[in-house]
Amino acid sequence: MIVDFEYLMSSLVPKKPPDEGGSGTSVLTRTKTRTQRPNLYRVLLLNDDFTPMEFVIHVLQQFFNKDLSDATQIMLHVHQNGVGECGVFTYEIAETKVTLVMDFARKHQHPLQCVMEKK
Ligand code: TYC
Repeated sequence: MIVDFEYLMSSLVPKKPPDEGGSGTSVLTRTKTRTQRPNLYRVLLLNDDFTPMEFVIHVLQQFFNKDLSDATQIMLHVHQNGVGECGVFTYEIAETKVTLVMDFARKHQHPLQCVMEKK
C-alpha cells in the first residue's frame, strides 16, 4: 500500500492541547478522512452466431483502445465462452461505451450485444 505521509500527518490532529508544563507529550488521533472510491463497472460483449469476427475486433480496437492482438484474443474468448470483458470503467463511461457500441452495431445491422455489470 502506498502511504501519502504528508496527508497522513495532516490527518493526525492533537486530541487535546499538550498540558501546560506537563511531560511535553501529546496524543495524536486519526481523523475520519477517507478517500471515496468510485463504483466500477465491467463492460461485456456477448457472443452471437451472426456478427462477423472482424467486426467485433474492430469494435474492440475502436471503442476500447485494444491493439489487434488483444482485440483478437478477447473476440475469440467471447466466441468460445459466450461473454468477455472489454474494460472496467466508472458508471458514466461504461454507459457511454455500451451506447456507442450498440448504436454502431445497429447501424451496421449486426445483432452484437454489449452490456455493463457492477463489479
Ligand atoms: N460468434 C461470431 C461468429 O462466429 C463471432 C462473435 C464474437 C460474435 C464475439 C460476437 O461478441 C461476439 N461470427
